Amino acid sequence: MKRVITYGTFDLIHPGHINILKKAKEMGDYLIVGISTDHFNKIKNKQAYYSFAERKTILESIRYVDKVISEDSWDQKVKDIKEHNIDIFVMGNDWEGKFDYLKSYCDVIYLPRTLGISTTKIKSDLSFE
Ligand code: C2G
Repeated sequence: MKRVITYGTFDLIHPGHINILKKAKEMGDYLIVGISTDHFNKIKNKQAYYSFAERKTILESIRYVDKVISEDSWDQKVKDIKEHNIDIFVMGNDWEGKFDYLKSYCDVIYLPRTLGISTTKIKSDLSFE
């Protein structure tokens, strides 16, 4: 059983998020998603529209996602990889190279982002209505 993990805020879920979740799941048999807590979003300087609980509910309803855990710090990935017996760590290539230190523990794969869509774009498009 190949186990995959990815992390993110996943606010205002859109096809770019779905694409990476789908591709990540297709790399294995079981996908865990670490969702940034509201506290960690502050550290990332990100303002999510939905709370952690709401984003967790949404992610758990997506067919590609098998388990959701909370992401509360930059330093938890090695522990998560060990604890959940992860084989593959996946992130969008806006993070290219940033998590290569995890290669000692599992495969690290960066996938192309879906172009033309982002939570930021959704918010700015709506703000002009
Ligand atoms: N993503 C994508 N295409 C988009 C938008 C996002 O492939 N058009 C991917 C990102 O590359 C990321 C995932 O979807 O892998 C989640 O995106 P965000 O919620 O923006 O995550 P981020 O704030 O980058 O948090 O420790 C890692 C961080 O928590 C990542």
